[in-house]
Amino acid sequence: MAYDLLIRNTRIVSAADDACAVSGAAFVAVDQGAIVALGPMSALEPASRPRDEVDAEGALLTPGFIDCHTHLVYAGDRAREFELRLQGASYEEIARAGGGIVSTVRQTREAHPADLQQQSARRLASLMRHGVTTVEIKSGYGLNQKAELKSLQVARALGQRFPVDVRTTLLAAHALPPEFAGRPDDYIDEVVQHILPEAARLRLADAVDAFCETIGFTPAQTRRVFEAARAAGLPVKLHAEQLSNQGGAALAAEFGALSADHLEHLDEAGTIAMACAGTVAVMLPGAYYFLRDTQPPPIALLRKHRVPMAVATDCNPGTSPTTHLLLMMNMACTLFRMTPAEALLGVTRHAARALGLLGDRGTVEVGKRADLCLWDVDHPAELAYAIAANPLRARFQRGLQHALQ
Ligand code: DI6
Ligand code: FE
Repeated sequence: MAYDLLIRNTRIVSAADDACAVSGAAFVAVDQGAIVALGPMSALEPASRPRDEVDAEGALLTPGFIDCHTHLVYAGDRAREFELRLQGASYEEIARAGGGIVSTVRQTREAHPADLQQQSARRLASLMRHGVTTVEIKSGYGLNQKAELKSLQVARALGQRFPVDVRTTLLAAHALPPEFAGRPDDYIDEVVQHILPEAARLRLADAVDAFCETIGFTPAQTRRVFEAARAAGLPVKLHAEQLSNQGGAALAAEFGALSADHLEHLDEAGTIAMACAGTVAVMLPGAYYFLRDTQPPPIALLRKHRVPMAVATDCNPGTSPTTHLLLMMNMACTLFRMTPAEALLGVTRHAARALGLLGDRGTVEVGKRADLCLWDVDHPAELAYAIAANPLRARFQRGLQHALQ
């Protein structure tokens, strides 16, 4: 049989089983960007003729990592705000005083698209160096039609320029822009009547998200955004129960959301609603850590009701300035008490589901995309165990290996 690529002498963690079992010495065959065969080395046909061949020398093979929640397109940074918070100011206080998200909005609006792309490209390259082959990127630092569309265009352009799959999410309902101060319902009118339909018409968004929170938008306002998304044929996700319980998870479930994210203040009713709707719980330990939050998400409840848990960076300048998805796996274990196997499923199979992409990625199985990572570790638990290490040996996107700059 002739095909494009043979990876030999690897040990496969397919992520198709909950235990993240490791195979014995195995091969994976790839053709036209997809996995066409895999099995033990002893079953490799001597007559097979790959156009390219990689000897993994026993390295561990996992699905390419999927970062299913980022805000990585933004301009500037918020190091000054970090200092203020260390002096005692809370995230909510800073947001109410006109800092926080809105200060990034000012800089993102002003940035030339090429500059915005350049600043964001550095973060994307870093994610890729940590094994990411699919990344979700949200808008939400534009907060007017022009700047929201600019952000989504930059995200799409990054996906064209780099060997990584970019999925975009419109998060126009992230914060209230200053020009709408005191008029949140008017801003939601603008989102549902203009920004969202235009993003959908230009096919710039693959999903729609909102920030349902006391410093964000109410459940009633979020519902209007979701109704507009449904009318435009776009799936929804939600920043829910991060700082308080607003009933956002149940609302998201009512709309069949792909995911509800953060969830530190999730209760059992919300958990059951998510379980019934098949909504993924996205854990964002970077934001929990950086805000020095003290209430972890209810992992035991999520387990009890069998809600799939994903893990993501939440890469953003205010609450999670990181591109280290492996470190997020470590924090999901140390801070949230997830198991290393759950953390690995969280950046592979369950992250794929959180983006509606489980059909073609997220596990190492015949028929799936050949988005793959080779790691210099003995056991998959090491990926979550080491603090901010990076044992990535090779990364393949659609069967093509790219240098790890
Ligand atoms: N929750 C978060 O943690 C980020 N957005 C959100 O809705 C924070 C965004 C920021 O502070 O810039
Ligand atoms: Fe977020």
